[in-house]
Amino acid sequence: MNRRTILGTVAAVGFGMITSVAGADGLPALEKKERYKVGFAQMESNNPWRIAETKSFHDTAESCNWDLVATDAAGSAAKQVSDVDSMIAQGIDVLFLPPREEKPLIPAVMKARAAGIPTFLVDRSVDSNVAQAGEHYVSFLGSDFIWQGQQVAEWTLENFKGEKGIIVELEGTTGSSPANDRRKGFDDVMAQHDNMEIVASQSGDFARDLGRQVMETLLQAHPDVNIVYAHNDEMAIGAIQALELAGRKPGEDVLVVSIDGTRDALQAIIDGKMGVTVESSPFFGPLACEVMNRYAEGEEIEPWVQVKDRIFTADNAAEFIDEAY
Ligand code: GYE
Repeated sequence: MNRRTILGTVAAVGFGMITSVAGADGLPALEKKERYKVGFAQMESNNPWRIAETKSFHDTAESCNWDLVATDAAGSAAKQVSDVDSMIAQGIDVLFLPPREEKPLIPAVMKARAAGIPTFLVDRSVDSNVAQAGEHYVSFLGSDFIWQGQQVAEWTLENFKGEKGIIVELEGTTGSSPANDRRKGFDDVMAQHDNMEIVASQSGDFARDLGRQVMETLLQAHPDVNIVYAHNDEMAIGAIQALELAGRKPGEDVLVVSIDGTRDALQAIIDGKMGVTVESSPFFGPLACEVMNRYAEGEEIEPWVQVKDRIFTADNAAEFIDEAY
């Protein structure tokens, strides 16, 4: 037994009443083993980002000695919760969870903890007023979404050629951490500039086709739009389709800016239709392996294992498109 196991057991058995304030030492321990049964509860597979992330977990399984149990909640937070339930019943050793939305997935985090299964949130987080790293789950592995939104805003301020920016914002999944934070990062910067106005902000659920539909509708209400900020590349590509259908020229009379770094977005930048995409890497498998092994060694894991992202523009899109997904 390592230190964490001993303290974890004491906290659970001897001081049951105070486990909720036990901090890192109250988390379930992870025993060192030859092989681990690892759960990865994906939220949906309707875009290249999600597919790349799932593939990254599968690709890591062999080298990290994982027997991977992977599920796909098909865009339903309720199904994602029940997928975690069934993984717990199957006796997984550790859980990697990208919570689709900040609040609905909290029961899954709590149940895994109660079942003694260490949980790592990957790529999205949960509401920190209710569940915290180091206490209810081990750590959040992911990007700084506020920073991403800020970078898009700063790039737009530097590169927008017109007098007054009329901005349409296509938000990600309502109630998800990247949608909340990408909005905050961008909107707070823009609020400091009188020549920039966000005239509409609506969810396209991080999906290409919904992004296209929402853009079509918003274009009718705001035909004078000259900047589109999408919270991810899929919606940006959908918006470009809607703009072109309406006879607009993305890249010329409308500046389209977004986040992720997908192959299609890098191609749109090369084609001059998109201005910038701030990277949000989906390749979590190797990082998940490394952090899990450190935890099994008894190391205390930082509450946020931050992924550093790059910025893709016309200056470097061609250089990076071959490694894109
Ligand atoms: O940007 C988006 C995906 O949670 C960081 O979710 C992730 C986001 C990513 O659907 O494309």
